[in-house]
Amino acid sequence: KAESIKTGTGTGVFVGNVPLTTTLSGSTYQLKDASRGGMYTTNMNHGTSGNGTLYTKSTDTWGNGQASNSESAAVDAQYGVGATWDYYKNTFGRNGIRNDGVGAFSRVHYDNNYTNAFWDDGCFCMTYGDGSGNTHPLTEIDVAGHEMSHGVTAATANLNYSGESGGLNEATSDIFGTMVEFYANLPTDVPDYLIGEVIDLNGNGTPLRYMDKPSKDGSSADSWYSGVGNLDVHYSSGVANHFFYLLSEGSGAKVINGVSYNSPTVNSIAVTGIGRDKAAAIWYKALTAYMTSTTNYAAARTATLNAATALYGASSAEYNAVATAWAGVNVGS
Ligand code: ASN
Ligand code: ZN
Ligand code: CA
Repeated sequence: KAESIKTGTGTGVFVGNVPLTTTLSGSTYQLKDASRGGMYTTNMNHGTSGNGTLYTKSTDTWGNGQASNSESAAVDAQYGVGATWDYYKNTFGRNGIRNDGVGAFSRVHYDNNYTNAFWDDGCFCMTYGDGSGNTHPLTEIDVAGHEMSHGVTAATANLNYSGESGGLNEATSDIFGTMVEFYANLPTDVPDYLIGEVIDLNGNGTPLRYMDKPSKDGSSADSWYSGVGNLDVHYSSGVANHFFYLLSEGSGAKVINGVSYNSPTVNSIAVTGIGRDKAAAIWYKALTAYMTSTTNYAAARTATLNAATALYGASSAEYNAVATAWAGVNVGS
């Protein structure tokens, strides 16, 4: 069949009304984006096996913003992964997860009441549950960016998913998930340093994680201690999430896009932020050039200092801010 690239529109649960790059195959539209490595989204229809069914339809208008419409979460996933593709390409010149131009696919409506999302290197795909009552899909853009970034980490530093390296792996996904949220800058999902805040997973308006003060979730570490690597990787990540917030925005109280933050440091060390774009450039360089599968927090400090030297010079303000932000979370000095 003749195939051509089209521009459709979709209304997601969280992304609002957005343009979507689609494929017209014969007379059928597909939720497949040949301009971004052929990434596509499938419907698991609440099953757990196989790779689902590609979303297709006779018109190029997808979803209605309601979670009860099967296409709405698919719009979120397809748009979120597309924004993540664009972020890596336009910011770092990275052409997809493996820098080979190949897009990963997304599976939505996995299982019933499944309150998680995950990346799988085996299928080179990411999967999204619908949350409790199948009414809170885990398709927010920071989660899509988080999951696709697990693929980037696997293709680069390949940080082992346990101990301190596991926390660094998780933090890398939160860091770039957040950067994607800022990059997309959606009016329906105003960017912040919180993870999963518009999903309302807990039913009380709280996010999954807080980067300015990770312990606000009740479990994550704000700073390093001997044994932090024994925490679940989604909690030991707090040290690096907090480092990234401090490096970007600095310590103390701050309001960004209407959200109030108050980031503490050990020994009340004062950190002056260098902005999130430079902080992300340093983390990306560290991830792709200096970190390895066994990098721990002390080695992440060295890796990011090396990255700051490579990007900005060894006597730069950026280098000094990296050192101070790590000190603020009790790593090295
Ligand atoms: N949502 C989780 C994550 O991406 C799934 C997991 O525990 N691997 O980290
Ligand atoms: Zn993760
Ligand atoms: Ca967020």
